[in-house]
Amino acid sequence: MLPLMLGVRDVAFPRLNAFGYFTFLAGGILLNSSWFLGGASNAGWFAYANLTSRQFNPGFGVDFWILGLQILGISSTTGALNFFVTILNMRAPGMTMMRLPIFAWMMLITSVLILLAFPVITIALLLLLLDRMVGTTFFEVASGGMPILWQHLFWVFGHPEVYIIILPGMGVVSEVLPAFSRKPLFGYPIMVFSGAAIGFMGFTVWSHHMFTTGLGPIANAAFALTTMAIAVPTGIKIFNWIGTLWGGSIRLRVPLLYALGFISMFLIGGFSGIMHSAAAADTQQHDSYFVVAHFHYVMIGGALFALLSGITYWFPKITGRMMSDAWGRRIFWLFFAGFNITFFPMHFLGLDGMPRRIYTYSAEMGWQFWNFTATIGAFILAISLLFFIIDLFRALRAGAPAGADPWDARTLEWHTTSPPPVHNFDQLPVVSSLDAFWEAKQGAATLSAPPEHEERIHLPQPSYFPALCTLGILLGAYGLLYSGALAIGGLALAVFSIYGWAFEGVGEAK
Ligand SMILES: [Cu+2]
Repeated sequence: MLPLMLGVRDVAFPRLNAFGYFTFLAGGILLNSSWFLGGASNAGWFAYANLTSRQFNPGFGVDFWILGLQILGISSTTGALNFFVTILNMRAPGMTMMRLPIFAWMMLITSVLILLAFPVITIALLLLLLDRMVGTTFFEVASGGMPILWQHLFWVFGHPEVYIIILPGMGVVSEVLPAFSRKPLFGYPIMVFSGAAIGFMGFTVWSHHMFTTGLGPIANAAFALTTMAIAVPTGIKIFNWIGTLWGGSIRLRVPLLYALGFISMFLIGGFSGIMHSAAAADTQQHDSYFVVAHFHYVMIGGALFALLSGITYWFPKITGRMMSDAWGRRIFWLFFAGFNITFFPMHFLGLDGMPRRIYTYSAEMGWQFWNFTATIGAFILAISLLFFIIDLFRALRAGAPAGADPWDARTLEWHTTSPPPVHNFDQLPVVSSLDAFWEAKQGAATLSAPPEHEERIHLPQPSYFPALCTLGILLGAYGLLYSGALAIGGLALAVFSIYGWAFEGVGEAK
């Protein structure tokens, strides 16, 4: 979506984009192949030391996890670099930074977070790999290592990662609300700066995941305060979303329903997050189902609602076809109900003392009723998502033709046909204000270029080298586990591909 919204033909580095896609696929393949190759990682998604040490976790499961995450990290890093350069350098003529679509702003901030946070997890994973493969002792207590070091490194990455997930969602919702309220985004500059503030402050709060590890009252108080403070820019965003709706000519279509679901559910997740920020209260809530409830109100109530809002919003642009409005509403309400029936009871269970990460409990604990309720909710949630996928494929085959601008929206992607041609725009738009496309539709502005802006359409030739380089990395990773010769062969293929890539001409596709 980014090049379309910026009014340009492609991202800054199309081949790096291909490489990012292929490494994402390769990391996923490596990670998931471990199920069939002797067992997947069993140390949790957080992989706390010493659950991951060779002594307590023999076999290749954790190694697959480490190598898979490293390859996915390459994908995220190249993607972030690409978006960063694209947004800074590849904008339509006249699109100054304060005329950027708000989604592009949130992606820019997300890219910076990825570029700053991923190196930390890369180093942590490398240290862990050395512990397991070479016998170093970074996280081994018996030899003077520090398991708590892993927690610090993991959460210095892990908390910014929360905002890496949620900021793009905030960007999507900030596009959907104005489109369906038929009003400009309320307080656009404040939305930009509160997004940047969230991104910056996201690096100052990581130890709120470690309140019960014995850091001491001063560190706990400091991280409690920074965590409470990050609610301020988030609250500003919520008020501005309400301000966008306020007095608007609201059309309650499916993308807006998911966006409203995002605001209300993310608000609940935010509130329980603030409850955790009080270190003393967190001591009670830590490792209980209350945290599980909070986490899902942020990740499903936030990220997944926003993702579904974005899918239903941009589906007509991507495919040229409309999704069903009637079915979309039913599926939304099923999803909304299933989500709340599943996860809201977990607040009660957690405050009632149910610990997380247990698979059973004794009957006298009295946790059956809410657990059973949550189970019913989980089935409703799964069925709603199944319906969503079925409706997606139905619309793909038989949806009504969408036309270029079915929502009467505000940003440049709706200026071109649905689906867009390979080169995005026959003639690149020229922008003179924040909502230039909207104003052009009202006859208050023009998007057409003066003749000197017209250029021939330049697109690079496709290349095999990004995929070949990824293959080398994937074989090299398997080689690290199974065969030295394969590791060297994979590395050689990756290096060869990088050179081939560097010296291959760009050429002209058309
Ligand atoms: Cu956090």
